[in-house]
Amino acid sequence: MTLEIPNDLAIALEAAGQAHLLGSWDGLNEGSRRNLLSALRALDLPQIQKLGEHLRKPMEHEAQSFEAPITFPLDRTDEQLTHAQKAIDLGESLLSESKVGFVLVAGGQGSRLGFDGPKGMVPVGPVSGLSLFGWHAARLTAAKQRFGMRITWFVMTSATNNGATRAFFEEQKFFGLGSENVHFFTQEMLPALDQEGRIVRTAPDQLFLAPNGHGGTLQALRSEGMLDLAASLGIEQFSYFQVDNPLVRPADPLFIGLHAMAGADMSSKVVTKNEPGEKVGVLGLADGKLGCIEYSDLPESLRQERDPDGQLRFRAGNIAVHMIRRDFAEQLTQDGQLDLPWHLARKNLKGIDAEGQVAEIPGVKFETFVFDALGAAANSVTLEVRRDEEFAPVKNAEGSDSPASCRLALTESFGRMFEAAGHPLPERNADGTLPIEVDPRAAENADEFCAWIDHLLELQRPTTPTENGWLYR
Ligand code: UD2
Repeated sequence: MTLEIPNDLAIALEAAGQAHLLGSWDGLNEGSRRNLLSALRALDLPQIQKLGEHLRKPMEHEAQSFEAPITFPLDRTDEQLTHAQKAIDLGESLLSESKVGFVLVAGGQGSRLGFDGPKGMVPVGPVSGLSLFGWHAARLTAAKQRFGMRITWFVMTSATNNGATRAFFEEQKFFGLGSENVHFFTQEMLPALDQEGRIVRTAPDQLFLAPNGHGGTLQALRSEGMLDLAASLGIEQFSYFQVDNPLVRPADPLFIGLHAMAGADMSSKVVTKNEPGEKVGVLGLADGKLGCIEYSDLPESLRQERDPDGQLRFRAGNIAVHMIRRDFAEQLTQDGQLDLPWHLARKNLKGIDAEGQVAEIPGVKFETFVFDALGAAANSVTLEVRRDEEFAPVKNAEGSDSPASCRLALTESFGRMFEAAGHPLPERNADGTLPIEVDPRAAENADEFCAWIDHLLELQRPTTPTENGWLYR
């Protein structure tokens, strides 16, 4: 018996303005018909209709007023130093009681990088060639060693990279963290629309689907059972970070402690913007609401404005590192109520036209962003951190924010550890990197490195020389 279009589905598609999706039906074989039917059945047509309405709406209302956030600065008064010490003590105890769970978002497509596979597989260890995933795992293992804590790692993927990500973790034996402590969850995919609100197809039986943005993390934590799992494990706080930055410190007692002491719902780390023209979003209040203000949304005069001490007023560059209270995530997502604004990415999409021919279709992808949840937070801490110690993302294939610039930033941070320990720096490689790598399990900062090196010398244990340089682990 040949497969036919179910009547109810045809009516629903027609009513939603998506009847074109059935246009190639007659020419499809059984297998393709089955594929198409399952893709169509999975569609949330009322939601797609809402997305279509967004396309027709006039531009979002522009904010009228902007305020810089109050930050916990790097340059601290005596009072702030005392507060920071108390925060570190609290952060350490929350970590040692395993009340912090780690959420890595790795569902993006990494299209700018052009790497064939999940971005987390990109090798960035300057000597070891350790991958981004491996790097994060090493930092979590370091936290396990330091705080005697149980590591619970929630890794968000999407349909675009879930299989490959899981296979990589299997192949790497879960980096020694134990498969029972790593919990994959997948975010939702959304169809891209053309300018008339019709779903774009990549083949007669395939829809153009894209991950729904990192704002989808919150809903996915709920729908994939991660919030319940976290509650059952006694996890009270989530440490949230992106896959692209190997300098991130997911288990930072200061950040965790400041956030918890303030009773904050969601908190952020920021770095000082390099110069007014640097194209990063800044944390700030737009019309009184905390969030990340896109570079292009901040009026030029405010981009240039300086505080009396000469620093940019809007300088709190977002590095996408957050602490999120578990019950805040629960509150935001109860009864499927999460309501984050849609961000529209307009681009030419490779799809098929009405005749089934491959074409560049002017289209729109829809995403929500996690930092828009800051606006719903009753309390929030914004902690300023050192860019050279905590932010070296991999976004582009070459130039700034590339694997090469990331490796350089990593070796610079190891160089600072060497200098603090009174070690001479070795000669640089031709690309400017130092032929050294310090594994996070050995040391993550200068103090730890000094202590570790002394211990190493006592043990008379040599470091590991490799073809590419010296590996300290
Ligand atoms: C993001 C921030 C930017 C700044 C920067 C810091 C946005 C819009 N901008 O820029 O303000 O903080 O990061 O590095 O976020 N991801 C998912 N699912 C998705 C989309 C993204 O998991 O559907 C993950 C992705 O795997 C990556 C992270 O989110 O880990 C960042 O995504 P991006 O590369 O699209 O963000 P980017 O670099 O434009």
